[in-house]
Amino acid sequence: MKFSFALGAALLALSAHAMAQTKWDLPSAYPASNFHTENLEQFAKDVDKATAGKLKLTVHANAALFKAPEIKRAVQGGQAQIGEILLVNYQNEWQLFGADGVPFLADSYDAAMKLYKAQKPFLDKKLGEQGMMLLYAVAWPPQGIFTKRTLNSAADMKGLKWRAYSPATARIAELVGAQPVTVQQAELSQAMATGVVDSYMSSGSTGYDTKTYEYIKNWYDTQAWLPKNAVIVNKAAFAALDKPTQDALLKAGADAEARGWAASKKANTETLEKLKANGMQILQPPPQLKADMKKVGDTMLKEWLEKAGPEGQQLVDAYKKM
Ligand code: PCA
Repeated sequence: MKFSFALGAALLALSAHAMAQTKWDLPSAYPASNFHTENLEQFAKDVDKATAGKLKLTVHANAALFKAPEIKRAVQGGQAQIGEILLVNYQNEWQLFGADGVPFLADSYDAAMKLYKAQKPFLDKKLGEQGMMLLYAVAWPPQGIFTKRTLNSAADMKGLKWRAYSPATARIAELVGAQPVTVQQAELSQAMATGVVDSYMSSGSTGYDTKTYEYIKNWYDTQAWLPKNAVIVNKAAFAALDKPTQDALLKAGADAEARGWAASKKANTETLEKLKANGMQILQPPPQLKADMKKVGDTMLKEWLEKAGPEGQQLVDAYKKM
């Protein structure tokens, strides 16, 4: 009797201890010094503090735990309880994941925030059906063109060895007659060093992270779109947390979202300055290039709406009303 009481108490203490030490892995695909990753680290600290160490998040940066396109499935399957994904990576699975990758649909931070607000109810629903939840999302800085060439029009992009990070960035290559090669950021420096790619569209932030200035000297500031990283959580893992811990996680997520958008704007300015300091030319797109890229965007919006169907139209309508 006495023994089983002691055993029961020990087991209770053990489970309380286990509760006290819930540990979650948080895979991300970008380097530790990237503003998204720094924001994730701050988020993990905030969660630690607000839960008095009850929930510990370990950030695995730079695609060390899972490659960028694998993170969503890892969270869905519970191999990771929480993860950061690039939404546009998953456009082929469901077109609305790629709404923020359609060129010139939303081409400023204000527009990107509106698009996010219009996209969010759809994301919540889809991820919910997949056993996940959206905790927060943060936009990358505006996307421009890194190239060794001087561009006057889209015709000058013919034959470029074009690094793509999403179905949409590969489609751009097809429309301008470049050769798309899909490479995620973690492998981009190597792809440039070995000459597998000589051009791509992305932010100054990624240009700086990957030391693109060592290989490419021009960046055309097209401000074409602002794709988002989203932090997603496995619903069952969330449900297993007690209510105060759940609340702390949600609160830290909301704080991270606000902090992240501000950090993105700051990173935009700072990384473009750093690229310049390292010899990169930050160029305004000449009028013909601008007009040609706008045309690419128009084609892609049309294609996207055709594939996305009624919910895509609903999203765009909701966005345009904001
Ligand atoms: N950087 C990421 C996605 C968008 C961005 O600015 C990348 O190039 O992989």
